[in-house]
Amino acid sequence: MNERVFSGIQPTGLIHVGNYLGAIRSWVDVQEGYESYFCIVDYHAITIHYDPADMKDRILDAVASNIAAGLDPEKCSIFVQSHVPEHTELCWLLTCLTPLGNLQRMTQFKEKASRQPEHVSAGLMNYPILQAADILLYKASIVPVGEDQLQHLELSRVLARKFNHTFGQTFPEPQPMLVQQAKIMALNDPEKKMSKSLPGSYIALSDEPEEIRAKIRRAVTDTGPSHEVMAPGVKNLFMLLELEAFAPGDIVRYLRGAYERRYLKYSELKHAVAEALVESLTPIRERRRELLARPHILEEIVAEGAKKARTIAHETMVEVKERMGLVSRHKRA
Ligand code: AQP
Repeated sequence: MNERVFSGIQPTGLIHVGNYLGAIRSWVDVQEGYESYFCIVDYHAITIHYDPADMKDRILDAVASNIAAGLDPEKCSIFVQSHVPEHTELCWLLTCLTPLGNLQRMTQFKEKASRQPEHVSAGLMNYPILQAADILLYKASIVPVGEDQLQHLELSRVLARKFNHTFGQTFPEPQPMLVQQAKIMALNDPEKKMSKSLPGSYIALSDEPEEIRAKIRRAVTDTGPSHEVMAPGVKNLFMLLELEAFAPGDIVRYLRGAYERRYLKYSELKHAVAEALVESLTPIRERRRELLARPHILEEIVAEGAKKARTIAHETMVEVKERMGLVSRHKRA
């Protein structure tokens, strides 16, 4: 049997280029060689402020964007977290194994809590336990993620070890599959990462060419290539250019050379980045639009995905409950 892979994406807003380059692009490769589960993690998305009226559309956007970017429901399972109740069931069992201190020092918790200090829920703090449950439920051994998720993945490994040590060998320790070392940074604030929930920070996979050009024109850089250290905003634009498969190598070399010799005009760099993005995102945007025009097909895809996921989730829960000394309701005769 192929090794199992799990990864998730939150429906907290429109799927963006950071998600695509940092995660989805590698999922498309991974689905070819592994038994792959990709989850729209809606229970994670409710740990920050959200409007219930938007949630259904966001979930459909996430499904459509992932398929438009290359996920193939014939090759992998795509499903919605809340359609598989075992995620929250395992989460509670793992919560009872998790030291509080491990949660309080998580960078993402501190960052997201500072954005909404008036409402820091226990759910936001417990987020990494739910993520551990997502992964361990499928006994996934490989988790393709961006480097911003490594700290959370480490908790999944700690909890797998702790469970195995306490109750007997059950879970493999999930290994990260790092897609790229670098994070894509926010266009309007390149000290922060590009995020769905940070307005002005991202290029969405659904953005029209003119929106892409306007956003890149507004991207923060610096006053000119005269400093010893490249400014984070400029570095980010170069990264976007170099990660885009369609950016011609000679243009990239010319722009790098112009930067090093300090005569680069940022308008030239921005033009090249915008055109590379427009070219690579146009087929994805068009396919996404076609898919969203037929939401019933997307709903069938996630229903089928949840059916496959639940078979495994159920087997894991039977084993976990037995090991923990809990009588399993699900035990088959
Ligand atoms: N800026 C980024 N650069 C590279 N990779 C990124 N990822 C997210 N942002 C970047 C990767 O995308 C996958 C799915 O992310 P997620 O939706 O689960 O949560 P996130 O990391 O919190 O993404 P956002 O866009 O920043 O959402 P919000 O605003 O809700 O917090 C992950 O593998 C992640 O590494």
